[in-house]
Amino acid sequence: MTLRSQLTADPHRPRYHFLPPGNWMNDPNGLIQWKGAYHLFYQYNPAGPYHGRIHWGHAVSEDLVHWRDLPVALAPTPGGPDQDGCWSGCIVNNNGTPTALYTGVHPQVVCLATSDDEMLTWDKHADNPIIAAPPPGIATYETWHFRDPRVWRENGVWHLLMGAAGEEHEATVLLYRSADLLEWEYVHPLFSGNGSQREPVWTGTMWECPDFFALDGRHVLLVSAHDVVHNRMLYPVYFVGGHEAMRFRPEQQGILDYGGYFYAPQSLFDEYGRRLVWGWIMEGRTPTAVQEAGWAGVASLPRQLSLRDGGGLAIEPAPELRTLRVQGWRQEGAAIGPGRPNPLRGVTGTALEIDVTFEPAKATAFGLHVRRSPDGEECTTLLFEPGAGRFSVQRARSSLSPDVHREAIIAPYRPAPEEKVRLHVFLDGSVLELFINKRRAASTRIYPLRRDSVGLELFATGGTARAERVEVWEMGPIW
Ligand code: DQQ
Repeated sequence: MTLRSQLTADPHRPRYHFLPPGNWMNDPNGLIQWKGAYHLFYQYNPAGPYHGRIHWGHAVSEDLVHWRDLPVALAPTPGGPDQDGCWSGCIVNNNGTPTALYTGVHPQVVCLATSDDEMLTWDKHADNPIIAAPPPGIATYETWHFRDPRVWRENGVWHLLMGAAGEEHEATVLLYRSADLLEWEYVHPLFSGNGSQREPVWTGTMWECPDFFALDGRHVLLVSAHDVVHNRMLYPVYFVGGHEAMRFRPEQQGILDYGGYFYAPQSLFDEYGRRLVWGWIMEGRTPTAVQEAGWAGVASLPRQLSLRDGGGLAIEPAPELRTLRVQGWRQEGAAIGPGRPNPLRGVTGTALEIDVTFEPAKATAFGLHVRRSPDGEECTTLLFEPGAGRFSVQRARSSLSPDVHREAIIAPYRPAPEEKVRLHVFLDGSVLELFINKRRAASTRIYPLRRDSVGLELFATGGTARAERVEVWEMGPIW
């Protein structure tokens, strides 16, 4: 029996989100469409469900939703510049040769590897590391914060971005260029943050996993904001703007996912001209509980990015996910409120897609309960409070287990007076991904214990609400 099938009975394991057969995963890496197939590499520790000597795991998908495990792609080489780990990086197509540029540790350096067998095995370059240290005077906070190369080709030149922390605690993305992927010349920072900025969001003191691409006529810079002082991962931040001679000028900024569990996103430009992005969804329970489970970390669903009118980022689940729907339930027009029957009575599940469009409501609060036990002892609440301009996921009663996170997840959301609110939910074992009107995304984790915590309930308080349309689908497995 394979490790993957041994763990299948765990009710907290997702069924239609990618995750490794067992043990640990974090960042998605090296996303590339190669000869039509989507390849996902990821930060992987085969030794256990914790962040240790990191390898690159590998999986492939023909259709973006069903994945097949492939052998580990990169492992640390004893005595080599990646002996303590093959940390995050990317893969580019160099004239037909898949070429990985990744972070070797410690110290943090850039290593290169190539493959001549469709990316199954990799040869590390004899001259690794190809970038051995940050440029002088940069990225010197405490020790090393210089990682996660992201490479692309533009106007016949290779460009590379590194995430780094500046001396003054300002997060920065450093730009390099090269003719051959081996000799790199440092150019200047593509863009640096401001550690004292608090609005619209704090962008941290170090940026991990930078990504930079054109989207609908503008440029987008994605970074994962890190707090080097407290060694905390914060959240993924996006900037939309333009650049002059590779100096980026943001015009808009925001948080790519508000859940607090989605981090280190990386994107892929596919053959259909789409910008898709995956992130790492981390665990929300104690290290002991993770150790007992034997696995940690999940890849998010593929999300498609575009620009909204006004320049903000629109985020929606990739349409291919619809192929996983196996059984559906639908209702047009549902009255919701105190004293009214729950329109979703009898609709249950642990691997569901739920799509509800609420009409503008008189209620002061409305939303959806998921993973609810019949007596409400366990219940997770997805809550809109339009007056407060807030959407939240209330997890205080999500699980009877003492080992789980319970804080509420909060995203600012103030619908315009006549705006309908579409809540698009993907529930999958312990994983919850949410999209609101393509404008907000939030991913979080819940770990209900009761077998009968499978109910759904639409609710409204302080007045009534109405759902224009409610659809629920049972989702099939991706293995
Ligand atoms: N995870 C990797 C680093 C990256 C961080 C190490 C982000 O390369 O900066 O596993 O989660």
